[in-house]
Amino acid sequence: GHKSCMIWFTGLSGSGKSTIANALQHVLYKNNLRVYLLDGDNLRHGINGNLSFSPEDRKENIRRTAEIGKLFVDAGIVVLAAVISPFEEDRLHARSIFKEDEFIEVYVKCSLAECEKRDPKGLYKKARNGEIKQFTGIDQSYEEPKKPEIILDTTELSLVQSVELLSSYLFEKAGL
Ligand code: GGZ
Repeated sequence: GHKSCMIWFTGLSGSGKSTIANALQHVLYKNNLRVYLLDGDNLRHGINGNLSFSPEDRKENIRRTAEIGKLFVDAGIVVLAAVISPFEEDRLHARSIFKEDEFIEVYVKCSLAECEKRDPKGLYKKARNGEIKQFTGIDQSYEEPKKPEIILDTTELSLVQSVELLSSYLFEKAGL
């Protein structure tokens, strides 16, 4: 059987976390792995529906996402979590509930300028004119991961290249 693990995507809104996680999910399926994707944007409609974007609520959002992911990993499933998770302390906590080789942090790196240019949902525009408060990168911080297992620079890489890089890492280095 394969190793189940948590593949944790962190990065700004619009950096490409969900897109890459979705594409990777398909690659893993094709390799006969059982996969489940936890997407921050979706979780916030259900189990995390009572949480705001204050630092305290983000902490709780990350804690729940990690704990739910842990249940799936214990059930033998490869979990992909795509959440901004802007604070290093919260990501370290998420990491701490997994075994050392079970947690793979993927930093989806993209400049704020590029995310803002993409602005797929018009959220940056709203954040700039004050309609949305505590927006990551605008009026709340994003702390870059200090020791991610892998960095995908989506300002430079295409979707196909990012998925290729990540899947080779997972199959060749992480033993998936
Ligand atoms: C950041 C926000 C905010 C604020 C709404 N700040 O790119 P999206 O739109 O589709 O996904 C983002 C999502 C962020 O939720 P997460 O659970 O990933 O955040 S965290 O890990 O920090 O708890 C974004 C949208 O919600 N969104 N308001 N103020 N992103």
